[in-house]
Amino acid sequence: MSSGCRQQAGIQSACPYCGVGCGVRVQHRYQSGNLKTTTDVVGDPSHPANLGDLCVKGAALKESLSIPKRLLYPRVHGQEVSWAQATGVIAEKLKQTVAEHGPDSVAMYVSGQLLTEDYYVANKLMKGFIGTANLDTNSRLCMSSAVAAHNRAFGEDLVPVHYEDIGKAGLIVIVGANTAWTHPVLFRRIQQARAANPDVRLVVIDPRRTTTAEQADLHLPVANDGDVLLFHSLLRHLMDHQALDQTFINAYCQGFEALAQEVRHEKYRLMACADALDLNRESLHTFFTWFQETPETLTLFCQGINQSANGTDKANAIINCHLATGRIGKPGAGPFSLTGQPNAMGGREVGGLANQLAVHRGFDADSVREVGEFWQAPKMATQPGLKAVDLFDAMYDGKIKFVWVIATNPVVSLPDSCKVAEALSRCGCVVVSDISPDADTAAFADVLLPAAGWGEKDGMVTNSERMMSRQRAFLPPPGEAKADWRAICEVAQVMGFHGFDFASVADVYREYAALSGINRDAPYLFDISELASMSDEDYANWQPQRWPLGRSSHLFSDGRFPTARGRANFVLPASAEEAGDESSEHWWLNTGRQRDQWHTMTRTGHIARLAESETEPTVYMHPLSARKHQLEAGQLVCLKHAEQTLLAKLALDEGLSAKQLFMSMHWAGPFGFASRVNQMVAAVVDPVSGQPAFKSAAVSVSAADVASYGVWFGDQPPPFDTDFLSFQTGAPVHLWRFACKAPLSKAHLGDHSETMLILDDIGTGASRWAGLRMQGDKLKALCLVGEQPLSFDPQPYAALFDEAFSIQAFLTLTLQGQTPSKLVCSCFRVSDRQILKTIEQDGITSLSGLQAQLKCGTNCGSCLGEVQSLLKQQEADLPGPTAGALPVRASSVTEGEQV
Ligand SMILES: Nc1nc2c(c(=O)[nH]1)N[C@H]1C(S)=C(S)[C@@H](COP(=O)(O)OP(=O)(O)OC[C@H]3O[C@@H](n4cnc5c(=O)[nH]c(N)nc54)[C@H](O)[C@@H]3O)O[C@H]1N2
Ligand SMILES: Nc1nc2c(c(=O)[nH]1)N[C@H]1C(S)=C(S)[C@@H](COP(=O)(O)OP(=O)(O)OC[C@H]3O[C@@H](n4cnc5c(=O)[nH]c(N)nc54)[C@H](O)[C@@H]3O)O[C@H]1N2
Ligand code: SF4
Ligand SMILES: [Mo]
Repeated sequence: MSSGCRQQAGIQSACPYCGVGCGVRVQHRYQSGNLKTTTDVVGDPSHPANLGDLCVKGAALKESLSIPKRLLYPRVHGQEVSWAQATGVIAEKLKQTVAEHGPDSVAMYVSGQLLTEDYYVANKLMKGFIGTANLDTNSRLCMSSAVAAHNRAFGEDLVPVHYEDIGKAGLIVIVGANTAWTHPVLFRRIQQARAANPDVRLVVIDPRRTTTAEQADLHLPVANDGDVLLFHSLLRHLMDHQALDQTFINAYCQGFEALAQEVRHEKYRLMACADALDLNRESLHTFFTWFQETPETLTLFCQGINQSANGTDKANAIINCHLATGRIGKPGAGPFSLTGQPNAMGGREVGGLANQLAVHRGFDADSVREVGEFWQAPKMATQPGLKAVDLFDAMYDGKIKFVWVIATNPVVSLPDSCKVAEALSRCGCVVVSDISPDADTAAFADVLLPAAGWGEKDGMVTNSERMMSRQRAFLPPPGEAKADWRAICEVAQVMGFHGFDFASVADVYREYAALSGINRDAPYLFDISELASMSDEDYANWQPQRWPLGRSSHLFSDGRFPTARGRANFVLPASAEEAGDESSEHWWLNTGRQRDQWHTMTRTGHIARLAESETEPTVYMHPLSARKHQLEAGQLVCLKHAEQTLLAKLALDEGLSAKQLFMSMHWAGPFGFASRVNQMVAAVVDPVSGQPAFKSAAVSVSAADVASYGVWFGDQPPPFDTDFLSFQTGAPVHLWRFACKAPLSKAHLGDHSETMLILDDIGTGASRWAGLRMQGDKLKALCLVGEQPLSFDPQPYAALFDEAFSIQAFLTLTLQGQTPSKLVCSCFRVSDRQILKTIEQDGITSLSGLQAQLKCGTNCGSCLGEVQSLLKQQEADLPGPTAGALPVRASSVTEGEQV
């Protein structure tokens, strides 16, 4: 502690982003003699999930607290009103709609980013008091296939793996997950385990060669949706090689014979499978052999499995292999569904999916009665409600007339997003609770409620390994922002319902814990009822604990499963889904995440250093495919699906197969404007889980019709119409990239300017010009326009705004021409160019050398994969034998191949 500075003991909380569930410590530092405080958010060394580590998003939590626009007061039809008024309007609308059209005409659509207590009161209100199960959650888009698979196999939604297992595994298989970017702290744990024991192997199964795949011992670039075939083929191999655990199968499982019969089919032979999935036979054999030989095998999976038209079958195909080898319920072994959002697991425990009632119970008569009695509920829902996609379809058809959306942005994140927007505009009353007025869905709200965000509210969350941790408030909510559970309870109370007069969030938690006691004498394992008597103090001081409480052994370690007969089920796929066909005329659009952004960007888009890794809506394509179609990196391309079109910048990625495209899901709102990827994604869902197939859109792609490309630096957006617009937060100025179908005339700039200086024919080629708006001797706005895509590095241009403007400096910049670099290390702002230069010019060829010189990867470590890839790339470019083995992989595109 420095002198003159008092440091408060850190407040423990949990990161609000991914399902790893890292612990953080928040430290307020007060300057003496001055009330000004600074807040630091650091990793909590005592939290079992992360032991002090944070990834790049976690490391930027402090900056996330200052989002530029917050919702501060409730609004009804755009007018600020008091909470009492807003609550009155919602209660009245709900009552009226239910009275006129019945309980199934109303719905809530909530989120895995809600805290357990928020979830609990929303669920109780809808399923016990309004009398409908039309309460679904964005976890439908995220975890529902895994939930359905767990229910089918185990009889309950249970994840039998602990993070410590990573340190005990001999083989780690990551399927359909880009863990290095999406669960980075867990991935670091995997890398540490491999560093500690070089015999530990990592296999990645993903159609893209991701950063995660780059770092694996073996990458299997499986064809789209080829996973069931692959895992059935693995099972066949294990059978053929007597590698099954027959004792386990006989003692603890059922349904094996039917599955065994299925996998005896010819198509599951290794060679047939490799050919069907376009995989290198040797690579596949290596994977099968490693799996066969390694009892301590963990299989981690996420959205490449869940978000598929056969996602539930995929997850069950993985679980089948673990059951058949008895690799479950044991240290270092098991199928491990990674949760996406911070409280995806908590929401599942509460019962936040429309096809669950509460506390892992469904809608059987006993459960409805027991939950109803506990809640003293006047009007229990007796059957499942509508799942997310069906719910918005019903709204589109006029059947849902009231919806309350909380902590999710469905206009961006649901498939067929234009239809979702239309559904919301047709809905009689839309209530939206959010922290940001910029969330796309907020534009559809009749009633907009300001929610308290992370750091401003208290509650519990459960992570991927069932560890329950506390989020704690350390800041007052701004304006009249309020915790979601309070807003929900107030509406319930105004409606005259009893049982919502909770004095505190701890009160809500105690009631929820007590409800789980109905599972005590039932086969269900979710029972935290001993927490029902927890004191306020215990709740305040809660330290992370995994449920079942007090149990250190794994779930299923006794071979008992909570099914009717106590045995685990082998599950045969409902339909023999074939892998996607890349020979069709359509391109296959795969979608997912970038390392440095969170979902629809409302919480991360404003952070300049996070904005630098993907600077505009971008679609990735293999370089040979681009060449074949006469497309070039940097130009705008037009994706088409049905009647919809989307413009995005083309970038090249050798990790993709010939007809595969990739685009991130993030671009939305005031960042991506019209370039929202889900306009391209049809609402195809898994028939069992209802989870959308976000990874398998079919689109066409062509060069966009662009006459002018441009960039506008300033503090306000460009003052003219554009056909493509995207925004990048920058310092000291922001920038908007744009494109216009008709040539942008200089008059467009002149019309709006106080003093707009036009410079013709600048930079490479005579087709570029610039407009500069001055204020005194300072630059106020700068516009660069060209007929071709502009290649520029934003940093030096932004620097021109810092000091008195020098036309000489500007001309030098534009005339020298630039290759834009890519930010690799967000913490220390180290670009690929700097890294390559250090390797080439300073001859530094080791990771530690680069770290010593540039500091890249020495803070959160999220970029270590990228730094290592640059090292490998540079090694491969050098003559002579290459030292580091490149990942084994069947090459997916070769020169001359027809694409
Ligand atoms: N940086 C960042 N991290 C996040 C989030 C974020 O927004 N940003 N969000 C969090 C949330 S909510 C979630 S759900 C998780 C998601 O975490 P992940 O599932 O790891 O991330 P995604 O990028 O959605 O997709 C994973 C991979 O599935 C692959 N895939 C596509 N089709 C197939 C297929 O048919 N088979 C196989 N085997 N793989 C396929 C894709 O190529 C992609 O690399 O991330 C969490 N973490
Ligand atoms: N194409 C494609 N689409 C996808 C996916 C994909 O891989 N590809 N992945 C899907 C998955 S897995 C997920 S999880 C979803 C995520 O999609 P969304 O849930 O729609 O994304 P977020 O941006 O996290 O939305 C959360 C909203 O809640 C607000 N918010 C933040 N904190 C609070 C709070 O405390 N209270 C309230 N009331 N509001 C708050 C935020 O400002 C934001 O508007 O996207 C899905 N959509
Ligand atoms: S891995 Fe990163 S985003 Fe996920 S919980 Fe940890 S710090 Fe947060
Ligand atoms: Mo998710």
